[in-house]
Amino acid sequence: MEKELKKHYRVCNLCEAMCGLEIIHDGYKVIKVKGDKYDPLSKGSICPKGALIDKLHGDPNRLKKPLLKKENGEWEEIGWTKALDIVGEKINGIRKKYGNDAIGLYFGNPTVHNFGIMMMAGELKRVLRTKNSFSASSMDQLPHHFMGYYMFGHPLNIPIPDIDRTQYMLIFGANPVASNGSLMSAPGISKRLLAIQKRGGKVVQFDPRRNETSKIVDEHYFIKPSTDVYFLLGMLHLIQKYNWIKLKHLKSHITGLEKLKDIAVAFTPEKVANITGVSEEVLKRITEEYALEEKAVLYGRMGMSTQEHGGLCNWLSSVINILTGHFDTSGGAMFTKPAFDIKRATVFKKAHARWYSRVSGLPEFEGEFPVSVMAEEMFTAGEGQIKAFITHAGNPVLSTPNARRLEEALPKLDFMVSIDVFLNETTRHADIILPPPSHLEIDHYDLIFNLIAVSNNVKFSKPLFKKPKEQLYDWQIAKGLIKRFAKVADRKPSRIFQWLTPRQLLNLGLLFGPYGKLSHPSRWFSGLSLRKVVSSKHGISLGALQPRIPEVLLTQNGRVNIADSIFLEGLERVKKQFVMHPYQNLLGDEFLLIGRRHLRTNNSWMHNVEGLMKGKNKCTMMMHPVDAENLKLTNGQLVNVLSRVGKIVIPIEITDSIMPKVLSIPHGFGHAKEGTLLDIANRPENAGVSVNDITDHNRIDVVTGNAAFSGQIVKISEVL
Ligand SMILES: Nc1nc2c(c(=O)[nH]1)N[C@H]1C(S)=C(S)[C@@H](COP(=O)(O)OP(=O)(O)OC[C@H]3O[C@@H](n4cnc5c(=O)[nH]c(N)nc54)[C@H](O)[C@@H]3O)O[C@H]1N2
Ligand SMILES: Nc1nc2c(c(=O)[nH]1)N[C@H]1C(S)=C(S)[C@@H](COP(=O)(O)OP(=O)(O)OC[C@H]3O[C@@H](n4cnc5c(=O)[nH]c(N)nc54)[C@H](O)[C@@H]3O)O[C@H]1N2
Ligand code: SF4
Ligand SMILES: [Mo]
Repeated sequence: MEKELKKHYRVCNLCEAMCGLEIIHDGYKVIKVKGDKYDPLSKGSICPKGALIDKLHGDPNRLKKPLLKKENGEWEEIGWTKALDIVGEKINGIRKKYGNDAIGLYFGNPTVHNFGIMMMAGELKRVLRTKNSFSASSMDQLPHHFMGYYMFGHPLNIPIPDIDRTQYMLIFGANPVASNGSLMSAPGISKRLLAIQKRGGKVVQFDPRRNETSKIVDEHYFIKPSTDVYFLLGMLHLIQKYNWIKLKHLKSHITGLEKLKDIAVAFTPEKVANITGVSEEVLKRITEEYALEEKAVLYGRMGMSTQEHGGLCNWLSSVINILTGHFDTSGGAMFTKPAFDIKRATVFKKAHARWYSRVSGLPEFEGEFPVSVMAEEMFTAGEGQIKAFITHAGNPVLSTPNARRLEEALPKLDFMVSIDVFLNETTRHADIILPPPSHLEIDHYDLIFNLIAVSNNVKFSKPLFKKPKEQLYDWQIAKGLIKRFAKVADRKPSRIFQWLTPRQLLNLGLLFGPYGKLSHPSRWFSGLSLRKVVSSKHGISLGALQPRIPEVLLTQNGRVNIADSIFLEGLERVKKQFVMHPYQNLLGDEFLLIGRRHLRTNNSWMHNVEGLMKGKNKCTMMMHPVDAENLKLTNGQLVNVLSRVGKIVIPIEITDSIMPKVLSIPHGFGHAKEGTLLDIANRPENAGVSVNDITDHNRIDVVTGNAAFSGQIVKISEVL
């Protein structure tokens, strides 16, 4: 008998775009996944990853039962209670013997896409009480959090480009057409960029590579890697010189303006052009166009964040948007007003430099150290050395800088547990793997991405399929561990987190949130509750972004702190370097390295989906034809790429879309490692090599501690 087809609506939680999905299924099997055209934010857009989300669910390699590593190295499936008990006993034993800091904790990227664990992660950290806490943030968006914290009083006070109303968008170091947008949840990004042009506006991009987004923009300019800070200072120089300053309603809400007075005087267009490789004419014209356009926004992402001056670049981006009247106003950079405000803060809370890492002495931020120091904290003996490691939804063996050091450190640990859906390059080192259910078996609500979306919306996704009865959700695993870890903490587990489920916590947040039923008597009948959100299967629009200053500010004096000394001190260092850039002095075989993302990948972990791996090899090293000719290299030829820390061998892809003397290698590859269970990713044609075998952990942004992937010097040699 034919089974009746049904439709299920949910949000795709694979990347930041939050596309609404329409999943056609028969109750057991997915027939087709389409974009939900009634979703208020995504309006039907979808990418190849979302369209294949069921392939992750159906992947025969996906783990479903806890795995325990036996003495002989083989894996044995065990029950959930036994698995949690072993983890509790081992971790508590190590804490008793060596102290709380002996436990290292790493949260990977999908943690923030997982509603359940996001509700429990804070409590897990609280009962573990380790200073050795890390996450993917410090090789990604930490500079944005810094800017949010120092300028606007909270790490999550991050301004978002109002892309749907702007007339002029400057993009630095981002490739939203491939990445689907980051710190700018804007599904269907190509349409949104094209719409700027359709309404007579303009998009201008600065990037050392002409990427997928460049095909849409009006103007693209090559900029030397890691020189954006000079370009931004050049813009500031012109804005101040010609007094293109319009503070508008922000005037009475800013503190420290006088400190900006002379900071950019030295950054004349001529000198800036010399160091950035972008001509004086372009700098002057673009700055003037942007400054004089009423609705304009400057947006920078990964390429401007994971570089030597990521912290300063992010600060300067906001300074420039603020000074030119492009901040907290429609078409500029704006703050969101999410229905569930994960910030939950009403006053300023110190979140930086409360303690320092043991070996390199780097300061914490929001209770975390930079990932760049994670390996050294494992292999440097002494009090506070990491002896056991907990990973959640992370693959640091492929994702962290100089990851080979981490690979060497992991087998020497006393114990490791990974909460993860795959047996991959990282989790193979664990003693126990705890696999939560699939992306179609879970509740979903975007706690973080609604906070950084280009409009305010709310949507709740129920599971499509029931999880296997005995399997535990991420949050249930966390809860089970919290209960066990709390036995040795002198802090009791919080009752609210013990008793309530993520759904119940969400309901409270929605009820008391800015649109909630219980937030104001006028909303008793019309306001939001979880029930109301659940009953709206496509989601509810809460409108366009609105000005939020001063209510959003959480700084101590309630004002925008426009020139904190942390940035001004960083600027002094930059001024000293403002004579020359490594690019100028590269030898014939030396190049600057940058990364890239492909639409059909998602960091390291979606290479096991056959439909995404079709087409030509994605793990290649892009090189400009002139450079290839100088070194007598041919397309597809294998070359050695060497750095201070390692070597990889990779085929070249010759293309004039990359700037001369710059090379681009994607991250997340380097599969086919012994002991992993990834049948498709491990195929020779898919495995690739890991660029993080050559990225240098010592390259960090001094202001924030973020990994500086962009602009590292590498050497090329022929494979003989
Ligand atoms: N398809 C796909 N989507 C993804 C991901 C994925 O792996 N695949 N990953 C997700 C994650 S975790 C993130 S953080 C986001 C990131 O999303 P984006 O911020 O859009 O990042 P990328 O796509 O890496 O693009 C970064 C751009 O910066 C450029 N660049 C490198 N160095 C410099 C520099 O010094 N200056 C300037 N101006 N540009 C530079 C690079 O050439 C590249 O074009 O994407 C998310 N979405
Ligand atoms: N050279 C270089 N390195 C980079 C970057 C770069 O541009 N260049 N980008 C950096 C960036 S922006 C990021 S965000 C990091 C990413 O770094 P990581 O977060 O360390 O790596 P991912 O590849 O995202 O690994 C995600 C893991 O989560 C698991 N997983 C997926 N969904 C779930 C789930 O729902 N629950 C659980 N428990 N597990 C799940 C997957 O199986 C996989 O093991 O990489 C960084 N590394
Ligand atoms: S763009 Fe992101 S959210 Fe949208 S379908 Fe693709 S992976 Fe999912
Ligand atoms: Mo990321």
